[in-house]
Amino acid sequence: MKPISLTRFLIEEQRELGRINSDLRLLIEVVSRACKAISIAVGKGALGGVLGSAHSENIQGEVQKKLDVLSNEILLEANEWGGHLAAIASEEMEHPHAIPHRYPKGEYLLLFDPLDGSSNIDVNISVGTIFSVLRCPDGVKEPTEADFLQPGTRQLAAGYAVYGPSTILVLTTGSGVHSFTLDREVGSFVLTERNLRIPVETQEFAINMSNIRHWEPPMKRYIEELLAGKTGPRGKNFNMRWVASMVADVHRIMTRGGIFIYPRDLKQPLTPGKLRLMYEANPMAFIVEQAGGAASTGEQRMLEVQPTSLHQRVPVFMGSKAEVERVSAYHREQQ
Ligand code: P6P
Repeated sequence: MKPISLTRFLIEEQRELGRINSDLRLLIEVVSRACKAISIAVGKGALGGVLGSAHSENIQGEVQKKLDVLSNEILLEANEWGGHLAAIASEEMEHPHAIPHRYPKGEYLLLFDPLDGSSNIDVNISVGTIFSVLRCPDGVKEPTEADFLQPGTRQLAAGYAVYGPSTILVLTTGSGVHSFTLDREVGSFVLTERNLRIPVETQEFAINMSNIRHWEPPMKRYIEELLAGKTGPRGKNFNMRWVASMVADVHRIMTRGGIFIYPRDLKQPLTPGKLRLMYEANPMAFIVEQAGGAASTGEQRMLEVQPTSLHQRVPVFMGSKAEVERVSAYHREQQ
């Protein structure tokens, strides 16, 4: 079968489904081109002079890697001239980035984590880019942080690129999830799988077990049952994976099922979790739900959380539906 490029796929989505218009198609294509550039920079490793610390801190108080800063710049520069965006928000920037007055503005808000899992860069483990698209509220010419604070159900598109042995772009515009592999010789993303589906049941979980002493009782109960295996209450054995790169862990789950968990832990009782709602949990939740999975904070559906701040953190449970529903039920029982 003749390979279908991302461009052709999006044009056909626009023509046949009418779910996307030319501006949203342009947005997705521009973001995919930026992910190509990031993939090249990541792939150079030590030869690109981009490993190690940038000797600066981001809004999260995290030391930025050179590639964090570079990836953020690549995405900003790729997107600000196109006329499709009203503003941009990034994990790496405290406030939304306004579109310079010399460029036209569009109707979309773009949010991204430009390089998630960047602590893995220096040890050559897969990292990724996560992005989310919202509509700018009508009549708003200069979007502020408040205009971004929309629940995940309002997302028009979401995707991630995982920079692994191959670079794969996984995308939803609300009609299923599709994956595209970067053909490095041609320099374009080619459709490699339509309608990814996450198995409802699984025997694989992803969590950082070193935090077990900080977990709340329902979390401990759920994991201890998995560890008890065949002779325990679950009656089957479970396997564990933890890449410590959300994009890599979630991509494995998109490919073969599983549950990804980053719970609230009492290590930092004042923060509800480690992962950020707007540009990590929500885009991934949209993708996971579109593939038949589920995504929850343990108390409510992730996509229904009403955001209160751009960089807020949430507990994250996402993946195979039966497991997310079970662990969420344990949390609700404790309330
Ligand atoms: P820990 C990477 O820093 C990240 O934000 C996610 O990509 C990943 O799932 C998580 O943090 C890893 O956290 O505490 O296991 O290092």
